[in-house]
Amino acid sequence: MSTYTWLMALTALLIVGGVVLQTRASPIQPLERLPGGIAAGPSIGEITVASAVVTVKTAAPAFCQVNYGPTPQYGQMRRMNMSGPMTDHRILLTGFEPDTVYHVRLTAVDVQARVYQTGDLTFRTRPGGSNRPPGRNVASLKEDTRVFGVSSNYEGGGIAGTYGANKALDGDPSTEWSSNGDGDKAWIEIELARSYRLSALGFWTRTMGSTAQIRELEVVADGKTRLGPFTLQDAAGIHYFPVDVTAQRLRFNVLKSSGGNAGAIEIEALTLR
Ligand SMILES: [Ca+2]
Repeated sequence: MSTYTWLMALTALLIVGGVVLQTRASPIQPLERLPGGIAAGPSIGEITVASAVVTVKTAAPAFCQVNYGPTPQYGQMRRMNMSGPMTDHRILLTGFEPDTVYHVRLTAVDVQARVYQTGDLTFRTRPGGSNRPPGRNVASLKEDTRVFGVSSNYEGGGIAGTYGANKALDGDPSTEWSSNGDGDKAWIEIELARSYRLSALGFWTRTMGSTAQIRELEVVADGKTRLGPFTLQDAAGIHYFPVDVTAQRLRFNVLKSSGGNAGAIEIEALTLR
């Protein structure tokens, strides 16, 4: 064959290849068409003044990401903190303003690289000025509070790890301390920079949906004064409990939980001084 014929053959092959590639590239499909279907959701729940959680359960493993923002152009995106495709998706969105409508679109990619997407979803954050009592939070890394002890950190990590105990004191609702399956035996003890007269304690439990949620806890101040028990109605936000105690160390003992990797998103100790 001549060089010309070879070139023609090659060109034809490339064209055919291109067409084949083009027909294989599938357009974005509605989420409901994900192979195996959707077991639950998608839903937007646990809405607070500043955060919300998008959940969906897919029958087959997939990667999920959420695009979100104040308009249908979104502007921000987030996916779960994990390493492989999964079926139980739970994506925490943070940084919202109170009483504001936000737009959300969830995108899933299956193992064959096909893309599925919801339409534009909206929700409104909770109004501000909720139940937060007055006072300054001194249970924070910024205020030189430190973790004095903890029952465990997820997968044996340190207190500064991804799910380490420090995450309950960082003022960030997108990070959390997770115990390593301690359930009702989970505890965390913090030491404030000095002894303060405290007017309220705040506790925001983590949740995995059916596990990891703390329902009741007690607080032991300076190893001697027992406070509580305090009931946590939900994991939607931080719950505050009025106290009148002067203490430097606070140990939060879980009394009841839904088991598993019980832990906390945030802990606060408020002082009026
Ligand atoms: Ca946190």
